[in-house]
Amino acid sequence: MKCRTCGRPAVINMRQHKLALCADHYLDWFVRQTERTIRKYRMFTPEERILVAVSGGKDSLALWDVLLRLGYHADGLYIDLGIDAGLDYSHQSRSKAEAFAAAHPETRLIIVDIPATYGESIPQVAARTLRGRQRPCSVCGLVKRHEMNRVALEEGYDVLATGHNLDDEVAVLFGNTMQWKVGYLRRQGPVLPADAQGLARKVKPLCRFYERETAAYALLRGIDYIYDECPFSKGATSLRYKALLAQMEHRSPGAKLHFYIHFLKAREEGLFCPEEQTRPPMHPCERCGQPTTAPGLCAFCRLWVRKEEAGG
Ligand code: Q46
Ligand code: ZN
Ligand code: ZN
Repeated sequence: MKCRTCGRPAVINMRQHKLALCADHYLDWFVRQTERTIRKYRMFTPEERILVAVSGGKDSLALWDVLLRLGYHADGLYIDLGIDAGLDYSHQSRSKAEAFAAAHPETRLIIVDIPATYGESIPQVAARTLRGRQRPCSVCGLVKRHEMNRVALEEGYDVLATGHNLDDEVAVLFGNTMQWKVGYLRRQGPVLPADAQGLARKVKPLCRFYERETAAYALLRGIDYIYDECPFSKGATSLRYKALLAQMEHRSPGAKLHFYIHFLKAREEGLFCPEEQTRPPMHPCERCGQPTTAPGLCAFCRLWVRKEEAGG
């Protein structure tokens, strides 16, 4: 297989694009495609300040790297969840994010240490609030969303960028479609606009890349990232969906990309009625000020109030 641009041996063949490229031309292609996605969905401008949520994995570090190469003002945010579960996961992933930041002195890495700040790790909060009924992911997602939004607003960033790739987006889309979760479907997309009531704009500049494409970018750029997934991701429904979607992709290259893009198009054409007509009114949380539908405290603050009431 030869590079379509220069004829040298290709390192990657993207069947869905009928495109094989050598390392140099693949890296160029990846950067150009990211810029196209940023422009197409009007994610941000060169003047805006971007906060990249970095987990230490390939996608978020690849995103941070590509935004810096494109000349954007992009800083990183790492949230230390205190997840170790015998695998030292948080410690290792944090050290990958720190090493990347140390090699890019023009940027800044903000670290929020959940156990140090709130007195409990994610597995501990989950054990106390869910009483072992479920995996800690619902609590983890809630804490991450709250903290990302808090830091973006407090530190004056215009936009929060996450490294979700196409495989992630399609698995979520598939799950939401299977259960017709209209509220989630309405909000799923490359851009979630800022909310006047205190939610930062969220963007996903890698949403059109397959997972193997972001992995190839990270490898070819020599980015040192954590290979292991969070130990709590094992057995997640989204992984089953990913396996199913991989079978479809194998038979029809491009199936995932088409599913996602046609969904976005249908949504744009009015598949769902506008959110303003259906979303319940939001109020600022009495404690942290972030918008919430419940009167009083938001779900994040309720997590800790229960701990304080119990004298923790
Ligand atoms: S980090 Fe958190 Fe994920 Fe781990 S505990 Fe679940 S949600 S699996 S992206
Ligand atoms: Zn080439
Ligand atoms: Zn709150």
